[in-house]
Amino acid sequence: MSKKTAAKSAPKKAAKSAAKAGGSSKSLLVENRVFKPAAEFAKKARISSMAQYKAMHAESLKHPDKFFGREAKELLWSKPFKKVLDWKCPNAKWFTGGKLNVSENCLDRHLHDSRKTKAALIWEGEPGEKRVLTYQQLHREVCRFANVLKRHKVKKGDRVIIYMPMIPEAAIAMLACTRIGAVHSVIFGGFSAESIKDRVLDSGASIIITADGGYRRGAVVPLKKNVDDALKGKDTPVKTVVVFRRTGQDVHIEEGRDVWWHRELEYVDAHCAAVAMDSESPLFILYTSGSTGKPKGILHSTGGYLLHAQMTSKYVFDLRDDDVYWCTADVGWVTGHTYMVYGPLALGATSLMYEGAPNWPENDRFWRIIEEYAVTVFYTAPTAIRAFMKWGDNWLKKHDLSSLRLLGTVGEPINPEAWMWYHNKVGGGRCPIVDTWWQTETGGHMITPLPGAVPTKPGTATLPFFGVDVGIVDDLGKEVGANEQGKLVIKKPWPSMLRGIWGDKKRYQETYWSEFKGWYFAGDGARRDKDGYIWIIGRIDDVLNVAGHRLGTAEVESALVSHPTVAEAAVVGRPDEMKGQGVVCFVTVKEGVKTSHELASELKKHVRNVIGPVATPDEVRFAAALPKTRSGKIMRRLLKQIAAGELIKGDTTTLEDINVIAQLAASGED
Ligand code: 7RM
Repeated sequence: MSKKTAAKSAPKKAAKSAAKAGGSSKSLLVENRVFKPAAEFAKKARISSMAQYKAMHAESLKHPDKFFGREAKELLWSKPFKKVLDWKCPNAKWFTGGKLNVSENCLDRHLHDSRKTKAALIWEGEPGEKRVLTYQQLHREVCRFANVLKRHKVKKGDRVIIYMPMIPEAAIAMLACTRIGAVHSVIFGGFSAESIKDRVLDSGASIIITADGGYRRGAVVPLKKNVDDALKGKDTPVKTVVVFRRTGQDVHIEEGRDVWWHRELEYVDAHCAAVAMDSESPLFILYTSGSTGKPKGILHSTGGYLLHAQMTSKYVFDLRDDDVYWCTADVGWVTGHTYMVYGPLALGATSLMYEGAPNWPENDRFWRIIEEYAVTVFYTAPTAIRAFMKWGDNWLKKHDLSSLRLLGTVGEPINPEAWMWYHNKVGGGRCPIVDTWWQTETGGHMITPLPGAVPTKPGTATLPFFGVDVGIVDDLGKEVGANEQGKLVIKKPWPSMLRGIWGDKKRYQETYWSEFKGWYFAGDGARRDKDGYIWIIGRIDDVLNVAGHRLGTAEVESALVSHPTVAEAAVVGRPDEMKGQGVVCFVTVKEGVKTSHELASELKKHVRNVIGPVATPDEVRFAAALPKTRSGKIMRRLLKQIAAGELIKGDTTTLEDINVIAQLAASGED
């Protein structure tokens, strides 16, 4: 039977109805159907029934030592571990006594059989270049670059910043760090010089790996220039900058500091032993937004992280040797770390990497890629799916997508319309969808269906993964009832949990482990339906989720007040059909400053320069004063309503006297 005519998984009887969502005019599809895993999919899947999932999940919670001890045997250990878990809240140690190396697990161990000549990475540049690196070739490049790092005195435990476009060298640099036990910190290419500077200083990195530029939507992103600006005139720990030549544009080379990647390779050979690392040694730091102005350096460690990355790639994506797997996330986000690089490579799979934008040169670039490489497993974000929906079905119709067998989403709640569109139009009605809830802090999937076992419902991430003990609780820590909203907590340590915030023990303890004693507080709200399925509502702290990117309101506020005209600023999210949330800034200016449309644009540009394009405000509104409670707290709830157009409408760049409304709304608040 051809894939196109494969049985549809959806039952025939559809119960669809349109309903109004919470007072807004946007109609929301209420989708009540349950999508059972197609028999054909389940037959081959590693976990193929609900009973099997339930038994394994129960075992993973009741006997974690046995469960994870067994799973961890699938990694390559240079020294076996003595103990599975050592837990003293908030500090977890997994697989103590064990030693292993991540690059050895992702590369060397696949060189002994036919995987040696298998594609590890398939890459396409935005302008259209193509490269394939077999496991053998990737291994060689990683060893060579690890030797370059050693040449520049990078040692075990040293921090290495990677600020690269989406090119194989980004993965090569990461794996090279892991080979010698250096700790990488990848910075998303969309972040600005200022953001690089903060991360360099916080991490104390001695070296930056970058490129002259990268391609994005037909333009060149000036990566090297941003690095130069970040290091300008400052006391910086950075001694070396390695520059990969990608775009070929002119860049400044600082004598004594900057070296070219290709020149460096001339000095090294291709032999580099993998250093056996303690299971708990730091693997990488990844900065993410929290509810204060300063991003947090989330620290992950070696054994537990790699196990979870491999295990979820195996059970959730059900990856096998003949898959062509494509995760569209940038390597600068945790999704790019775990599900473009470490998970699939640990498993010996083929991972596709694309450098550029989905709408370059035209809106069908992703479908073109799926058709050309016969992609089988596709993992993307709801915000991208909504953009594809808007661009229209005709772009898909031009391409044969019948190679696809499994779809995934991550980054934000997926609305049922987008889920149905993804299912029908991209998946041809035959592919299961795994809606995976997780965070930078969790390292990998936490709540997700297993595609051969768990029936799905549009809009829910369904059930917890192995080892994950989810609670949905009220402020006192009591489980809420069915369909009631509560705070999402994780009640037990899991292998890939963060090990800390770089350099800030106190913040680690306070942010994640203080709301409820002994439990991890995720910062998300959620509810559980009568079937036990978990519906994520979204962040309940001062963190926005703009097009799947985490952004702290305090970060944007601190960027705004760094502008000479700004006295005070408050930033809130407002619902946005495409991006999930948009960024709205309320600004009071200093005495004597005149507000204008020009100043509003100037402030938007300023935020963009300080943080990066991801943080560009959708709207800047000037206010005579910000609404505050008697104790001086900004009333965000009120500003959110105003931003959503629920309270005041009108010209956004004229001075609004929000305080008038605030006074009305303030009665009773403090
Ligand atoms: C992987 C990643 C984490 C935040 C998290 C949630 C939201 C992520 C989903 C989701 C609903 C999902 N890391 N989130 N996945 N919400 N359903 N499947 O996104 O650290 O950048 O963001 O993203 O609010 O707390 S992240």
